[in-house]
Amino acid sequence: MSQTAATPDAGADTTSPVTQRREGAVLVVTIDNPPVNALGAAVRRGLQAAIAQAEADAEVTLVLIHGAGRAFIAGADIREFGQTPQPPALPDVCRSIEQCSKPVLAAIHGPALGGGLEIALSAHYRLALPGSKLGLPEVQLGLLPGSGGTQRAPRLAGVKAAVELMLSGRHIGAEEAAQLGLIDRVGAGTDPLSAGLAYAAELLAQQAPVRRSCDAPGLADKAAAQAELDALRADTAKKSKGLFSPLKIIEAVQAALDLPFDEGMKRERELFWQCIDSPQRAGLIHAFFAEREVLKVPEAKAAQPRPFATIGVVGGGTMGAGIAVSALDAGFPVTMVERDAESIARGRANVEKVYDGLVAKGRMTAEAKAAVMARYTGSTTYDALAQVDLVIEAVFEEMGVKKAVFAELDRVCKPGAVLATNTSYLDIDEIAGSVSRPQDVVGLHFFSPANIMKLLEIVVPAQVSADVVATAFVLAQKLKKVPVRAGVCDGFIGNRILAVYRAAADHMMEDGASPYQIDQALRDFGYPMGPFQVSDLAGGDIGWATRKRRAATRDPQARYVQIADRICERGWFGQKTGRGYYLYPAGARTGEIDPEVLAIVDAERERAGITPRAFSNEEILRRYMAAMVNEGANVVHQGIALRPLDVDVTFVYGYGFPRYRGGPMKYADMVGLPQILADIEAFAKEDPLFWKPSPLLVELVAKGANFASLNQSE
Ligand code: 3H9
Repeated sequence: MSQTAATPDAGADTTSPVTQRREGAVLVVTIDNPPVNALGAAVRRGLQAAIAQAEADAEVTLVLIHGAGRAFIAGADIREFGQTPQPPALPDVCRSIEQCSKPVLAAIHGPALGGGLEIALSAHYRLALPGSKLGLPEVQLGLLPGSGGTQRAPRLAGVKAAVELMLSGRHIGAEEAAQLGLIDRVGAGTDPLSAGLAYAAELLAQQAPVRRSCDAPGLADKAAAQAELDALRADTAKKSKGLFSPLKIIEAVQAALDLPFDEGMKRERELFWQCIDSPQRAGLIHAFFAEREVLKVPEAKAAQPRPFATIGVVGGGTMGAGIAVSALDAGFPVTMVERDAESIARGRANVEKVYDGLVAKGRMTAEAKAAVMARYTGSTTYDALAQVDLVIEAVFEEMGVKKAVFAELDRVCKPGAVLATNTSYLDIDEIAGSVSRPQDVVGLHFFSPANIMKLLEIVVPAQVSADVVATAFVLAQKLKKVPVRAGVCDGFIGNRILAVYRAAADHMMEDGASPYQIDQALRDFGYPMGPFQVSDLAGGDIGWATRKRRAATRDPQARYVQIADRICERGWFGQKTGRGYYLYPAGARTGEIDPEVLAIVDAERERAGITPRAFSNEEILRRYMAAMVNEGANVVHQGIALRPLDVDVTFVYGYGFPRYRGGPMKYADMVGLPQILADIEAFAKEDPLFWKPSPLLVELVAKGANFASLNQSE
């Protein structure tokens, strides 16, 4: 290929994020729309103009599309969903690329996701560099691939592979994409432009023809394709757990089988709009942005994190071991300290048990386990922590015990070491105040099992320095956790709100709803388990200990339901004891209804002088959510959570709140805050002490505002 000097296109829109220039016979089209080249309206316009230019310029014989920066294209601009659509629509842009009379080559590096991959699939040739991430993740946003992905991917890769990609939303690498037939070649190096130009030269030399994905033969064997789709449909109906878009994806692929390409595209568009209009789309897109916004905390902006390479864990119980596994999995050397030889042996065994489970399931080799365990050191002396950069204490939940540990850490740890406590309720200001370096003390509240659960509450005591908080956020990212900043109070964000809606559930149980009905109502809402099942899983003894601790400070006027205490007094702590609210015969994980529990509930109603009444599942949900949202509003009002979205992320990642509903505060916005407030005011007529409308909720309703108005970060 003869290379002429780059010639910017005369009359080109210099403000466009899409630029074109000629390199010999190749029209190089560069998308430069940081951070991830999302396909906003200006990019769509730019791409369409580029194709028109290619058609108009007789000197151009091939078009090369690539992305500047770190991505090819991360997909449609998610911020545009829910707003008035701006032309040109993405499917039309894709269609002009595919219909171009000159070969179009897409050179992919980094993410090529959703609409980004759909642009590439509309091109005639595709190359991807190592490190590319290709995928159709729309399902995670409550959508389906709406720019031909459901029509072109099955034609290129076959029904099974294409649908599996769309239903899982997973990202695949260049090699796998080549195996599936989604790309033609895995390029070399890291520069998509030079790899693309080299491939373009080859294509030109071969006089490679225009080759449209809409004509690809992947669906030629109609019967086989239909059989694959039927199997996937049956599986999806079982597994989609109330999600709307998975079955719509199947429907769209059915259209690819049944209809000519253009008709299939129309059907895909209709189904896409159904997804856009669904409340699940709003909830899932809220969750997408919220889990990124939680990282934007004042301390991370104000300070540089401290460097850290080694981690200490004090305590080898379930929590300590889970934290150690999490740190080992992230590649850190971990030193665990326990009080004596027996305890540290148990701590080590708790850690090993996790890896043994993986080895038994064939998910880890014995060698890999040995390599991870080589980074683990157990010790019975605090001096072993003298050189670690960050220590996490996970000992018994009692202030005296915690302070004794911190006194030791204060004695042995090097200056500048971060000292973290995993307490879930205790006053971290008091712990920090007990050492000579309160600026180094922070809360890291992991959720059990700590190596699995994604949520990490980063609790910020009054005296902590900003760089320690920033360090905690970096740690969270290295451990692949979703961090949420929380202020100090009893229970921080999550457990504080939990205590309130759990109490609302207990009130309903005493007033006439069975624990089984309440659990069912919450499962119908989208929770994987109801609150009483969760209690059985976690162990009723934990909540019992907390209730005893709080007994002295409880308002004697406040309603207190004793059913849980009656159950615990019998030693029924849930799954681990074979019975709790449910019966678990012979180690069963799914509980059965227990008539004796119902008898206890009846007896307690009688003792409290309550005549039971019927509850509809709808009323159960309204009360449960009103309690959750009201306390969520209090938590935001008091600055314990920075914004409503921090409450949402806490509940989606730590408490099983259905992600497709976005979180409790997003749910409240969707229901409408006046409705939530009206419910609380109605419930307050029976129990004004429990149902006190949050001042923030009252204020927002008075202003006609919603929680979303408080989510904008400055
Ligand atoms: C679609 O394509 C529909 C079509 O089928 C049909 C249309 C008709 N839009 O995650 P990061 C922002 S649906 C707007 O922190 P990473 C993100 O918010 C789309 N913004 O970086 C963040 O902003 P900020 C299908 C987006 O390196 C910044 O970019 N595509 C978009 O960890 C950096 O993001 C997807 O679902 C977007 N599409 O991960 C892909 N993507 O800095 C969604 C990102 O202000 N994106 N932003 O907080 C991702 O999975 C990851 O962002 C990615 C990079 C892997 C690309």
